[in-house]
Amino acid sequence: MGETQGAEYQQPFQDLSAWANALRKGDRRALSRAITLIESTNPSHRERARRLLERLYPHAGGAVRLGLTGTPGVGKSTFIESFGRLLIEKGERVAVLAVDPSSARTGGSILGDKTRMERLSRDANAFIRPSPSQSALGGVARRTREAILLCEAAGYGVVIVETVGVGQSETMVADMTDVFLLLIAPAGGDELQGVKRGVMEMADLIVVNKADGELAGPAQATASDYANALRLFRKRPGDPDDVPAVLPASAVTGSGLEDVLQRIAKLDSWRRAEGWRDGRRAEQDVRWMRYEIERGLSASFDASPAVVSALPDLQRRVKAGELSPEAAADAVLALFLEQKS
Ligand SMILES: Nc1nc2c(ncn2[C@@H]2O[C@H](COP(=O)(O)OP(=O)(O)OP(=O)(O)O)[C@@H](O)[C@H]2O)c(=O)[nH]1
Ligand SMILES: [Mg+2]
Repeated sequence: MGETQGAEYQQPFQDLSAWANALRKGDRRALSRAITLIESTNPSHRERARRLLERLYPHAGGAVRLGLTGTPGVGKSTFIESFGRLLIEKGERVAVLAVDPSSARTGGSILGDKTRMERLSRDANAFIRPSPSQSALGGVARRTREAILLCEAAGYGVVIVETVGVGQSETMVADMTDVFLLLIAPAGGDELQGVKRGVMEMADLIVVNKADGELAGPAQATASDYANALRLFRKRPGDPDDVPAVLPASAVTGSGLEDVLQRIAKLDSWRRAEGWRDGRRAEQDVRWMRYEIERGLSASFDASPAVVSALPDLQRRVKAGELSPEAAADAVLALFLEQKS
């Protein structure tokens, strides 16, 4: 018991095995603290996090991992509130995580979400966790990926990972989830709403939200436009229907949500049966390993004394045009590797 930890990691969080057991029994405080621990950048916390995760890995993997993206204001929070409650009515337990590297800056979406996900956040079968407040997307994504595993070990059957789509965040979320949902709004024109083509290609299912009241007609029209557009631009493996479905729905009235759920369930069970889901997860794991290697290498490069002492002069010479960027990079890499060997 000689360990000195920050106040937030006091008993019963000293004992990793008791902590892991509490988490697996569904103790929300144990889960919450575990996520706080994995979000910490303190090296000793990192080490504890790694050991805690190791205990929980064998119990992870059981959830349907659902990615969700859409432009600001399209209704993501409202959708999660309604869809989450629908899942709970069906007997599921639902965890919601967010990847939003900008949230620390704006704070806006978290404030909004308190009201938009009010009922869901009070439900004993839901667990909602805002994005870790780190500015680098890589760091946020890494923590979120680990948080998914923790939620699974805690018995949540559906984990929804929401992103606002800053930079590469959609790619990162698609790379940690099984099924990726794109929310769009009804539009009058024929334009594809400035949704990045890459994001459309990642989507397994497109939901035209706000299909209620006066927008019900336009939502239906938008759904048909997108369905036609998608038929033209791709066929892809991993989907029995070749192209993703486009479904109108309303997060406010709840109409269409049952169809969304059925579509996800059908796709997920087909992918499981055909081996696509495990294949996708295995590929994701390999990509994350690669990513962790690059991260580790880059951190060790930045911390290398030889690099630290040589870099300023090399940078000056590159700036002054005395040395090519390639030659400078080769020189500093050589110093780094020499020191390592
Ligand atoms: N009519 C209608 N309005 C909706 C629907 N879903 C969301 N809204 C409204 O759209 C606005 C934005 O909804 P949010 O759920 O906050 O959207 P968001 O995508 O989470 O927005 P950010 O968090 O800012 O990215 C709110 O005023 C909602 O009430 C819907 O299905 N129908
Ligand atoms: Mg929101």
